[in-house]
Amino acid sequence: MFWMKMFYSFLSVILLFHYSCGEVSQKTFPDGFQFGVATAAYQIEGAWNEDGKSENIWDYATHVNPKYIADESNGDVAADSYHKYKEDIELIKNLGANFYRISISWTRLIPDAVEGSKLNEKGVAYYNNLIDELIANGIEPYVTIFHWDTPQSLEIHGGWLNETIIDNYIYYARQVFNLYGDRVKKWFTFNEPKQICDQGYETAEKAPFMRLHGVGLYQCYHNVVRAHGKIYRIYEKEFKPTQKGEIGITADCMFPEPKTDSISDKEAAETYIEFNYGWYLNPIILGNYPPIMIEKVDKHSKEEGRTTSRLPKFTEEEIEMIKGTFDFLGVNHYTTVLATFGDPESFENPSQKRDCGVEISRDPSWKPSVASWLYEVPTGFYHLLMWIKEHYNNPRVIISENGWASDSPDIDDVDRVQYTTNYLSALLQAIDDGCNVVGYTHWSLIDNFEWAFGYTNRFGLVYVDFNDPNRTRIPRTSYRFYQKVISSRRLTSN
Ligand code: GBH
Repeated sequence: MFWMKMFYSFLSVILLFHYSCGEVSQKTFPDGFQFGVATAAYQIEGAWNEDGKSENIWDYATHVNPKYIADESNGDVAADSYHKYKEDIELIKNLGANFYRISISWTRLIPDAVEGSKLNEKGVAYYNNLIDELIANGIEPYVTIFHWDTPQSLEIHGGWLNETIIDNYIYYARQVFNLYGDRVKKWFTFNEPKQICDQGYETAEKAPFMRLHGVGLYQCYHNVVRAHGKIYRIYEKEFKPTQKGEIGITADCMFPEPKTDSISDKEAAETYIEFNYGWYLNPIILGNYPPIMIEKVDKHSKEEGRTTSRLPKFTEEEIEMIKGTFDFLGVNHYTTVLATFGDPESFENPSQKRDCGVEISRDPSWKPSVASWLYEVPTGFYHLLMWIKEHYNNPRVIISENGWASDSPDIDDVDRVQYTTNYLSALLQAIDDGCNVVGYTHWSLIDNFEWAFGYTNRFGLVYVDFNDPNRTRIPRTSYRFYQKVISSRRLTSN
């Protein structure tokens, strides 16, 4: 066993060295560039009904219908970080990371969830302890206010489809600033808005697992974008002057390369971007929904005989209020697809996919991971960063997630090391070409509950044994690799 491990470690060093003789960037990460790791509450905490926490949509869905999840698992215990957060922090400290991006569980903090309801003192204490422990260890807390775990008590009233959730979200976010804003200086309002709405209410891939045929997701979009804008303005006015923190959003940016270099495929790639992340980045950075999106959804709605568009409209005041509501842009990026316009008849009618009209595929030469959606395409990462620079006036970007999936303990995870090397190399290239990227976050610190994939897909730099009641953690080869990158601030040793 030991010799086998030694042999594989040796082999991976050789492979890495071999690779680094090729295209890996020799550059150093700029001064001030920050390295971190990320997790999210439901994916790691467990303690789903402990110390006063109430049920969220993931607790509810996984208990009512375990078949939603590939291995019929749930996050009841997950990595048990509610009890083991000190161990997690020890791992981050040894890794040498500058920050830890966590999320707060709404139902742990405010079990009744609605505006005006009371705080759960044990929940308040948990995040106080976590944040204090991070700071005591020289690790900066980055906090995501909402990472997909909608209170179930709000979901029964429509969740993100019902605009009354905006005021409830604002109430929750205000408590979070009040409680932790003295120590937390980086806030993310929402993690990956697209997944909340599209996978939650359109494709039924994530809780609450609904299929609302091109209608629900746009209502959800409208509420998420307005909630984001409003809370930014509140923070800006009421908290920033004293707390002096910064607030942004986390965008999930799968990059579409045109399938061929035809004009039509280039247009398809642009359209795909607007329908996948332009719908919130355009209102937040440039103002209003992207014109192509308004045009297409309005047109289809009319053809369907509707009197109003399936895409709600912002008022002029809302457009102004939302525009400019970011201090930095969080970018989650994992992979790339190829884009071309598909046959309209091939899409469900109505649907977001038909509105967008783009068919995606993968290049057979790309290296697949065990996750069906995740291929290693570092050039796509570079192109995405250049696209953001050009279209959104070179905003300050923090890569808020990037990582690779495996499906077994895979302690010697050469593939994750290789993926990360190549993506960081693409990142260095983008910085060299003028992109204002100031930080990188690896997803994830530890293996965790990977939503509908349960525990079948692992993203950790650290392995977690989910069969062991102790949830033993074992650092992988990629952990040592990232440790070296952080301490040397470069990818190569020569
Ligand atoms: C992030 O989502 C999440 O923020 C995080 O919680 C999660 O654990 C991590 O990444 C790893 O997945 O099958 O083509 O429809 C990543 C975004 C978006 C992942 C869409 C998978 C399915 C694409 N993802 N998705 S597809």
